[in-house]
Amino acid sequence: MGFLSGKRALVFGVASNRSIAWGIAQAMHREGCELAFTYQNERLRERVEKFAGELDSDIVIPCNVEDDDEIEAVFEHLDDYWDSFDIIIHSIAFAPKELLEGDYLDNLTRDGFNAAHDVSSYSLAAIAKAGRHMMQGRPDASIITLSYLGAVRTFPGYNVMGLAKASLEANVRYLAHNLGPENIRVNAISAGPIKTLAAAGIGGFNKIFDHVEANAPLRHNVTIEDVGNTAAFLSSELASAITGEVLYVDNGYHIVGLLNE
Ligand code: NAD
Ligand code: IMJ
Repeated sequence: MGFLSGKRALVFGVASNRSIAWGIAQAMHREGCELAFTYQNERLRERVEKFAGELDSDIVIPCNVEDDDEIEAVFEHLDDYWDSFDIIIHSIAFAPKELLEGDYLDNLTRDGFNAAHDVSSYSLAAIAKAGRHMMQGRPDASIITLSYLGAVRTFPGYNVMGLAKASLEANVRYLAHNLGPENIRVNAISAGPIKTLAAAGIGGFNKIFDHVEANAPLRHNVTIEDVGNTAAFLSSELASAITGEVLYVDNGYHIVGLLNE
Protein backbone atom coordinates (compact mmCIF):
# COMPACT_ATOMS: atom_id res chain seq x y z
CA MET A 1 0.00 0.00 0.00
CA GLY A 2 1.47 3.36 -1.06
CA PHE A 3 1.73 6.37 1.23
CA LEU A 4 -0.93 8.24 -0.79
CA SER A 5 -3.54 5.50 -0.83
CA GLY A 6 -7.03 6.90 -0.21
CA LYS A 7 -5.98 10.35 -1.52
CA ARG A 8 -7.24 12.14 -4.63
CA ALA A 9 -5.27 14.71 -6.62
CA LEU A 10 -6.11 17.21 -9.36
CA VAL A 11 -3.12 17.88 -11.63
CA PHE A 12 -2.73 21.07 -13.74
CA GLY A 13 0.14 21.32 -16.26
CA VAL A 14 0.68 18.07 -18.16
CA ALA A 15 1.67 18.93 -21.76
CA SER A 16 4.13 16.15 -22.66
CA ASN A 17 5.89 13.12 -21.25
CA ARG A 18 8.67 15.50 -20.17
CA SER A 19 6.37 17.78 -18.16
CA ILE A 20 7.19 18.12 -14.47
CA ALA A 21 3.45 17.55 -13.82
CA TRP A 22 3.76 14.16 -15.55
CA GLY A 23 6.66 13.14 -13.28
CA ILE A 24 4.57 14.19 -10.29
CA ALA A 25 1.45 12.32 -11.50
CA GLN A 26 3.48 9.13 -12.04
CA ALA A 27 5.02 9.26 -8.54
CA MET A 28 1.66 9.96 -6.93
CA HIS A 29 -0.02 7.13 -8.84
CA ARG A 30 2.75 4.75 -7.75
CA GLU A 31 1.96 5.69 -4.14
CA GLY A 32 -1.73 4.83 -4.58
CA CYS A 33 -3.23 8.28 -5.29
CA GLU A 34 -6.30 8.64 -7.55
CA LEU A 35 -5.81 11.30 -10.23
CA ALA A 36 -7.70 13.87 -12.30
CA PHE A 37 -6.12 16.09 -14.96
CA THR A 38 -6.72 19.42 -16.67
CA TYR A 39 -5.44 20.53 -20.07
CA GLN A 40 -4.81 24.03 -21.38
CA ASN A 41 -6.52 23.84 -24.79
CA GLU A 42 -8.08 21.52 -27.40
CA ARG A 43 -4.65 20.93 -28.96
CA LEU A 44 -3.62 19.07 -25.79
CA ARG A 45 -6.88 17.22 -25.04
CA GLU A 46 -6.19 13.87 -26.72
CA ARG A 47 -2.64 13.76 -25.45
CA VAL A 48 -3.68 14.40 -21.84
CA GLU A 49 -6.53 11.84 -22.13
CA LYS A 50 -3.94 9.25 -23.19
CA PHE A 51 -1.61 10.18 -20.30
CA ALA A 52 -4.52 10.05 -17.83
CA GLY A 53 -5.49 6.57 -19.10
CA GLU A 54 -1.94 5.33 -18.45
CA LEU A 55 -2.46 6.24 -14.77
CA ASP A 56 -5.98 4.72 -14.56
CA SER A 57 -7.76 8.09 -14.70
CA ASP A 58 -10.69 9.05 -16.90
CA ILE A 59 -11.18 12.52 -15.41
CA VAL A 60 -9.79 15.01 -17.93
CA ILE A 61 -11.10 18.59 -17.83
CA PRO A 62 -10.30 21.70 -19.93
CA CYS A 63 -8.80 24.70 -18.12
CA ASN A 64 -7.13 27.73 -19.60
CA VAL A 65 -6.28 29.58 -16.36
CA GLU A 66 -6.67 32.97 -18.11
CA ASP A 67 -10.45 32.38 -18.00
CA ASP A 68 -12.28 32.62 -14.62
CA ASP A 69 -15.28 30.68 -15.95
CA GLU A 70 -13.06 27.76 -17.00
CA ILE A 71 -11.47 27.66 -13.53
CA GLU A 72 -14.93 27.56 -11.89
CA ALA A 73 -16.12 24.91 -14.37
CA VAL A 74 -13.23 22.58 -13.43
CA PHE A 75 -14.67 22.06 -9.96
CA GLU A 76 -18.28 21.78 -11.21
CA HIS A 77 -17.06 19.01 -13.53
CA LEU A 78 -14.92 17.36 -10.83
CA ASP A 79 -17.94 17.30 -8.50
CA ASP A 80 -19.55 14.75 -10.91
CA TYR A 81 -16.79 12.29 -9.94
CA TRP A 82 -15.57 13.26 -6.45
CA ASP A 83 -17.43 14.77 -3.48
CA SER A 84 -14.12 16.03 -2.11
CA PHE A 85 -10.40 15.71 -2.81
CA ASP A 86 -7.02 16.23 -1.12
CA ILE A 87 -4.33 17.55 -3.46
CA ILE A 88 -3.85 20.23 -6.13
CA ILE A 89 -0.72 20.21 -8.28
CA HIS A 90 -0.18 23.58 -10.03
CA SER A 91 2.56 23.19 -12.64
CA ILE A 92 1.84 26.12 -14.94
CA ALA A 93 3.84 29.13 -16.12
CA PHE A 94 3.78 31.46 -19.09
CA ALA A 95 5.32 34.70 -20.28
CA PRO A 96 5.32 35.93 -23.89
CA LYS A 97 8.45 34.56 -25.56
CA GLU A 98 9.80 38.01 -26.57
CA LEU A 99 10.12 38.90 -22.87
CA LEU A 100 12.23 35.80 -22.12
CA GLU A 101 15.23 36.85 -24.14
CA GLY A 102 17.75 39.65 -24.20
CA ASP A 103 17.55 42.91 -22.27
CA TYR A 104 14.94 42.86 -19.46
CA LEU A 105 13.83 46.47 -19.84
CA ASP A 106 14.07 46.76 -23.65
CA ASN A 107 11.70 43.80 -24.06
CA LEU A 108 9.33 44.51 -21.14
CA THR A 109 5.73 45.56 -21.85
CA ARG A 110 2.75 46.17 -19.54
CA ASP A 111 0.75 43.44 -21.29
CA GLY A 112 3.63 40.96 -21.08
CA PHE A 113 4.15 41.71 -17.40
CA ASN A 114 0.44 41.24 -16.72
CA ALA A 115 0.21 37.99 -18.70
CA ALA A 116 3.21 36.49 -16.86
CA HIS A 117 1.81 37.37 -13.44
CA ASP A 118 -1.73 36.33 -14.38
CA VAL A 119 -0.89 32.83 -15.67
CA SER A 120 2.10 32.09 -13.41
CA SER A 121 1.00 33.50 -10.03
CA TYR A 122 -2.62 34.71 -9.92
CA SER A 123 -3.77 31.32 -11.27
CA LEU A 124 -2.56 29.56 -8.10
CA ALA A 125 -4.78 31.71 -5.89
CA ALA A 126 -7.66 31.57 -8.38
CA ILE A 127 -7.57 27.75 -8.40
CA ALA A 128 -7.30 27.61 -4.59
CA LYS A 129 -10.25 30.03 -4.29
CA ALA A 130 -12.44 28.02 -6.67
CA GLY A 131 -11.45 24.57 -5.31
CA ARG A 132 -11.28 25.33 -1.59
CA HIS A 133 -14.81 24.12 -0.81
CA MET A 134 -13.99 20.63 -2.14
CA MET A 135 -10.86 20.35 0.05
CA GLN A 136 -12.48 21.56 3.26
CA GLY A 137 -13.06 18.79 5.80
CA ARG A 138 -10.16 16.64 4.55
CA PRO A 139 -7.73 15.76 7.36
CA ASP A 140 -4.57 16.90 5.53
CA ALA A 141 -4.99 18.61 2.16
CA SER A 142 -2.08 19.95 0.13
CA ILE A 143 -1.52 22.44 -2.68
CA ILE A 144 1.84 22.33 -4.48
CA THR A 145 3.23 24.70 -7.09
CA LEU A 146 6.49 24.81 -9.06
CA SER A 147 8.99 27.64 -8.75
CA TYR A 148 12.54 28.40 -9.90
CA LEU A 149 15.62 30.00 -8.33
CA GLY A 150 15.04 32.94 -10.71
CA ALA A 151 12.48 34.12 -8.10
CA VAL A 152 15.30 35.15 -5.76
CA ARG A 153 18.41 35.44 -8.00
CA THR A 154 18.88 36.93 -11.47
CA PHE A 155 19.35 34.74 -14.55
CA PRO A 156 19.96 36.05 -18.08
CA GLY A 157 16.70 35.87 -20.04
CA TYR A 158 14.48 34.76 -17.14
CA ASN A 159 13.50 38.42 -16.87
CA VAL A 160 9.80 38.98 -16.06
CA MET A 161 9.36 35.28 -15.13
CA GLY A 162 11.63 35.97 -12.14
CA LEU A 163 9.20 38.60 -10.88
CA ALA A 164 6.24 36.29 -11.49
CA LYS A 165 7.95 33.47 -9.53
CA ALA A 166 8.72 35.88 -6.66
CA SER A 167 5.00 36.71 -6.62
CA LEU A 168 4.15 33.00 -6.76
CA GLU A 169 6.36 32.27 -3.72
CA ALA A 170 4.74 35.11 -1.75
CA ASN A 171 1.37 33.72 -2.86
CA VAL A 172 2.37 30.35 -1.32
CA ARG A 173 3.01 32.04 2.04
CA TYR A 174 -0.26 34.02 2.02
CA LEU A 175 -2.28 31.00 0.91
CA ALA A 176 -0.62 28.82 3.57
CA HIS A 177 -1.56 31.38 6.23
CA ASN A 178 -5.10 31.71 4.87
CA LEU A 179 -5.84 27.99 4.41
CA GLY A 180 -3.93 26.55 7.38
CA PRO A 181 -6.96 26.69 9.71
CA GLU A 182 -8.78 24.48 7.14
CA ASN A 183 -6.00 21.85 7.23
CA ILE A 184 -4.87 22.81 3.75
CA ARG A 185 -1.07 23.07 3.39
CA VAL A 186 0.49 25.12 0.58
CA ASN A 187 4.08 24.69 -0.61
CA ALA A 188 6.33 25.31 -3.60
CA ILE A 189 9.02 23.08 -5.05
CA SER A 190 11.84 25.13 -6.55
CA ALA A 191 13.21 22.75 -9.19
CA GLY A 192 16.57 22.87 -10.93
CA PRO A 193 16.57 23.24 -14.74
CA ILE A 194 14.88 20.36 -16.63
CA LYS A 195 14.55 19.93 -20.42
CA THR A 196 10.77 20.32 -20.83
CA LEU A 197 8.67 22.24 -23.38
CA ALA A 198 8.93 25.31 -21.10
CA ALA A 199 12.71 25.11 -21.48
CA ALA A 200 12.78 24.26 -25.22
CA GLY A 201 14.00 27.09 -27.39
CA ILE A 202 15.33 29.08 -24.45
CA GLY A 203 18.64 30.54 -25.66
CA GLY A 204 21.61 29.20 -23.68
CA PHE A 205 19.64 26.48 -21.88
CA ASN A 206 22.28 23.82 -22.61
CA LYS A 207 24.92 26.08 -21.08
CA ILE A 208 22.86 26.43 -17.89
CA PHE A 209 22.36 22.68 -17.83
CA ASP A 210 26.11 21.98 -18.07
CA HIS A 211 26.83 24.68 -15.49
CA VAL A 212 24.51 23.05 -12.93
CA GLU A 213 26.07 19.64 -13.58
CA ALA A 214 29.54 21.07 -12.91
CA ASN A 215 28.61 23.14 -9.86
CA ALA A 216 25.71 21.54 -7.97
CA PRO A 217 26.95 19.71 -4.86
CA LEU A 218 25.53 16.42 -6.21
CA ARG A 219 27.11 17.08 -9.67
CA HIS A 220 24.12 16.29 -11.84
CA ASN A 221 20.85 17.76 -13.09
CA VAL A 222 17.46 16.93 -11.60
CA THR A 223 14.82 14.78 -13.29
CA ILE A 224 11.03 14.87 -13.30
CA GLU A 225 11.23 11.69 -11.17
CA ASP A 226 13.21 13.59 -8.48
CA VAL A 227 10.57 16.34 -8.43
CA GLY A 228 7.76 13.76 -8.57
CA ASN A 229 9.01 11.94 -5.49
CA THR A 230 9.32 15.20 -3.54
CA ALA A 231 5.81 16.26 -4.56
CA ALA A 232 4.45 12.86 -3.47
CA PHE A 233 6.17 13.27 -0.08
CA LEU A 234 4.99 16.90 0.33
CA SER A 235 1.40 16.00 -0.45
CA SER A 236 1.42 13.09 1.99
CA GLU A 237 0.93 12.95 5.75
CA LEU A 238 4.71 12.41 6.01
CA ALA A 239 4.89 16.20 5.47
CA SER A 240 1.93 17.11 7.71
CA ALA A 241 3.82 19.92 9.51
CA ILE A 242 5.23 21.58 6.37
CA THR A 243 3.37 24.58 4.97
CA GLY A 244 4.29 27.93 3.43
CA GLU A 245 7.65 26.48 2.42
CA VAL A 246 9.75 26.70 -0.75
CA LEU A 247 11.59 23.39 -0.96
CA TYR A 248 14.60 23.28 -3.32
CA VAL A 249 14.91 20.15 -5.46
CA ASP A 250 18.05 21.20 -7.30
CA ASN A 251 20.83 18.83 -6.16
CA GLY A 252 21.93 21.62 -3.80
CA TYR A 253 22.77 24.19 -6.50
CA HIS A 254 21.16 27.11 -4.59
CA ILE A 255 23.49 26.78 -1.56
CA VAL A 256 26.74 27.19 -3.49
CA GLY A 257 28.74 30.39 -3.02
CA LEU A 258 31.97 30.01 -4.98
CA LEU A 259 31.51 28.09 -8.21
CA ASN A 260 33.89 25.39 -9.51
CA GLU A 261 33.85 26.69 -13.08
P1 NAD B 1 5.72 22.23 -19.52
O1 NAD B 1 5.75 23.08 -20.75
O2 NAD B 1 5.67 20.78 -19.68
O3 NAD B 1 4.53 22.69 -18.56
C1 NAD B 1 4.02 24.01 -18.54
C2 NAD B 1 2.51 23.87 -18.48
O4 NAD B 1 1.89 25.15 -18.35
C3 NAD B 1 1.93 23.23 -19.77
O5 NAD B 1 1.22 22.06 -19.43
C4 NAD B 1 0.99 24.29 -20.30
O6 NAD B 1 -0.16 23.75 -20.93
C5 NAD B 1 0.65 25.04 -19.01
N1 NAD B 1 0.09 26.38 -19.26
C6 NAD B 1 0.70 27.48 -19.78
N2 NAD B 1 -0.20 28.48 -19.92
C7 NAD B 1 -1.39 28.01 -19.46
C8 NAD B 1 -2.70 28.54 -19.36
N3 NAD B 1 -3.00 29.80 -19.78
N4 NAD B 1 -3.68 27.77 -18.82
C9 NAD B 1 -3.43 26.50 -18.43
N5 NAD B 1 -2.20 25.92 -18.51
C10 NAD B 1 -1.21 26.66 -19.02
O7 NAD B 1 7.03 22.69 -18.69
P2 NAD B 1 7.48 22.37 -17.19
O8 NAD B 1 8.94 22.66 -17.17
O9 NAD B 1 6.96 21.07 -16.76
O10 NAD B 1 6.78 23.55 -16.37
C11 NAD B 1 5.94 23.32 -15.26
C12 NAD B 1 6.26 24.28 -14.13
O11 NAD B 1 7.59 24.02 -13.65
C13 NAD B 1 6.25 25.76 -14.50
O12 NAD B 1 5.68 26.51 -13.45
C14 NAD B 1 7.72 26.10 -14.63
O13 NAD B 1 7.97 27.47 -14.37
C15 NAD B 1 8.27 25.24 -13.50
N6 NAD B 1 9.72 25.01 -13.53
C16 NAD B 1 10.32 24.51 -14.65
C17 NAD B 1 11.69 24.28 -14.65
C18 NAD B 1 12.40 23.77 -15.88
O14 NAD B 1 13.62 23.95 -15.98
N7 NAD B 1 11.73 23.10 -16.80
C19 NAD B 1 12.44 24.55 -13.49
C20 NAD B 1 11.79 25.05 -12.36
C21 NAD B 1 10.41 25.27 -12.39
C1 IMJ C 1 13.14 30.17 -19.10
C2 IMJ C 1 13.57 31.35 -19.70
C3 IMJ C 1 14.87 31.84 -19.54
C4 IMJ C 1 15.75 31.17 -18.73
C5 IMJ C 1 15.33 29.99 -18.13
C6 IMJ C 1 14.02 29.48 -18.31
N1 IMJ C 1 15.98 29.12 -17.30
C7 IMJ C 1 15.17 28.08 -16.95
C8 IMJ C 1 13.93 28.27 -17.58
C9 IMJ C 1 17.38 29.29 -16.87
C10 IMJ C 1 15.53 26.97 -16.05
C11 IMJ C 1 12.71 27.37 -17.49
N2 IMJ C 1 11.82 27.82 -16.37
C12 IMJ C 1 12.31 27.68 -15.02
C13 IMJ C 1 10.56 28.39 -16.56
O1 IMJ C 1 9.93 28.74 -15.58
C14 IMJ C 1 10.02 28.62 -17.92
C15 IMJ C 1 8.90 29.34 -18.10
C16 IMJ C 1 8.38 29.72 -19.39
C17 IMJ C 1 8.84 29.23 -20.61
C18 IMJ C 1 8.28 29.70 -21.80
C19 IMJ C 1 8.79 29.25 -23.17
C20 IMJ C 1 7.74 29.43 -24.24
C21 IMJ C 1 6.91 30.68 -24.11
N3 IMJ C 1 6.68 31.19 -22.88
C22 IMJ C 1 7.25 30.67 -21.73
N4 IMJ C 1 6.81 31.12 -20.53
C23 IMJ C 1 7.34 30.66 -19.40
O2 IMJ C 1 6.41 31.20 -25.12
